[in-house]
Amino acid sequence: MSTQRKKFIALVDKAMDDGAKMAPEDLMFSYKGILYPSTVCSPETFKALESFEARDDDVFLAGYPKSGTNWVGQILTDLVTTSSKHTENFNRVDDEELEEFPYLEVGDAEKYQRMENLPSRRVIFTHLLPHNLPASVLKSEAKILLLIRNPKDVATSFYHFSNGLSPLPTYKTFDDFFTAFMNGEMPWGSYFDYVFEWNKHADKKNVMTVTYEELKENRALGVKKISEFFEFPLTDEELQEVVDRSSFQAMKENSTKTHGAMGSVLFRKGSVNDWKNFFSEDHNQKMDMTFEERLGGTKLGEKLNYGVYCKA
Ligand code: PPS
Repeated sequence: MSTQRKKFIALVDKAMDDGAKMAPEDLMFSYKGILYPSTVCSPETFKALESFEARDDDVFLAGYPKSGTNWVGQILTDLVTTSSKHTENFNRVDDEELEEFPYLEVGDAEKYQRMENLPSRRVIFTHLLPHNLPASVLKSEAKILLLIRNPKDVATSFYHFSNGLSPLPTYKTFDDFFTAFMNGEMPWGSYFDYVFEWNKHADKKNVMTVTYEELKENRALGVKKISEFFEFPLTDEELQEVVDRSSFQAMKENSTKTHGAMGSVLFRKGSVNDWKNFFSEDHNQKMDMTFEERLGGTKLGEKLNYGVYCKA
């Protein structure tokens, strides 16, 4: 197991222990009008985050929670690690002192100072809305992979994750969860706000959008496109290895090593359309209407292919 995963697992395990001891009303805190889990985020870290300096060669992955961030994050990290074998940075990749929790907004307030010592190219994940990112990210020429997933499967995945993980609120019924989801009362905020706000950046040349569904459809093609976008110098054989290592099966089997106890909750189904087992006619109607109102006619709304993936 790489040192990065040890730190990752230690942070997640601690969050699970802390969450189990906390009163439900303390699990979340609000920062600039958005809810975040108190076990892994803090106002101090958000304040310190403002000083974060992006580099032009940083590799960013932006995605609303439950969109497949860990999946695409593994693909990106694997691509960077594999391409570093072609450069002199290779020996630095596994240096314990240089590892950080990959989500930008998660961790202690000192992490941004430590991140200055990370070698290029840094791989950084985030669930933040674009205007809540430190200013340097969008000012830089760093490339951003924007990951989106259809809202019905996101909601279904979020429901199970919330109920399966102690740091997140528990819901008695899917209906209770659905109401909170539609009101944007979720950690990291509203799905609809997220896609709407990122839509403003979707045309930029340093932003590439990928959908969970297109990756499910053809992972090899998706990995190739991502690699080309970031200009990673991988051979066809190396690309194929990245594809093989990122199957749901492979990641689920490896999840105790990569994600500790959280693995069994996170790698749940990894499928498209599981929402059909949870959405009532009323839920469908409400979400179809909100999607049309908030995202109808937008570039990302079109890219989500709602008619194919979300119509009952
Ligand atoms: S998190 O906790 O918000 O960062 O969750 P995130 O990683 O964004 O999303 C979790 C969902 O992604 C699915 N997943 C995968 N799908 C397909 N292939 C692979 N390799 C893969 N890895 C993770 C995971 O199963 C969650 O979706 P659901 O629908 O709950 O299964």
